[in-house]
Amino acid sequence: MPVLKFYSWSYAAGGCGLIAMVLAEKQIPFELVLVDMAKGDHKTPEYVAKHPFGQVPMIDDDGFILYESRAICRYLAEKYADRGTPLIPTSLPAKALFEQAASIEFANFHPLVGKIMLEAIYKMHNNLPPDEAVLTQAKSDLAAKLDVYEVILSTQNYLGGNEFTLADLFHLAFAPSLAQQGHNIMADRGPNVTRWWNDVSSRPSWVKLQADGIPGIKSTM
Ligand SMILES: N[C@@H](CCC(=O)N[C@@H](CS)C(=O)NCC(=O)O)C(=O)O
Repeated sequence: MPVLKFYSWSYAAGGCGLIAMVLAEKQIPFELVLVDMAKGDHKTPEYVAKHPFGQVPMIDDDGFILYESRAICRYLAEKYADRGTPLIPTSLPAKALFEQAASIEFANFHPLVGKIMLEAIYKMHNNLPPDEAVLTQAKSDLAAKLDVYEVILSTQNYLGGNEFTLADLFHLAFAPSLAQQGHNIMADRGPNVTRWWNDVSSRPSWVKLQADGIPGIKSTM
């Protein structure tokens, strides 16, 4: 069986960072295919034929093509359920609570983090001034959501229950990159958010990924 191909940019962040972490947590062998965005590798007709949005990440699992980082993480977690760290619960109620937590991340956390990334990072990289009013509002809206996290996390270890799941892992896409750029969105949101975030962001797989970059590539972020 051919080894899984993982199409990634060079940064150990975003959806590519999530997949690299799942591959590490599950100890899945893979071949990295570097997508050089600066050269436009992601917009070639060959690439777009596989990923019609022309983005990373993407996987090719023996001819089965899949894109969208969270879908890929779920696929790998379920395909390799019996190895490495369990990342999706199997019993129906626990899985439903995992899905609830994953929806919380995608509906409440990720869109606001996306706004903060746009204003605080992407505009800076493109020599554009951030819209300070939008940035301040997004940070304040996110703080209000994290105050609800504080309530949830006061009675359970993780967002989906007492075990670490993909729902926790998904928060790593951009929050650490923002902290590196001086926007520590997870700070000062209460003791339980702090405990949870310290736990999630100090997992050995994530610490190693940040230190070494995507395996086979030297990270630049
Ligand atoms: N929802 C997608 C987002 C993918 C995405 O936006 N990827 C960025 C890099 S993090 C990209 O490829 N940008 C290039 C482009 O959109 O042209 C996922 O989670 O996989």
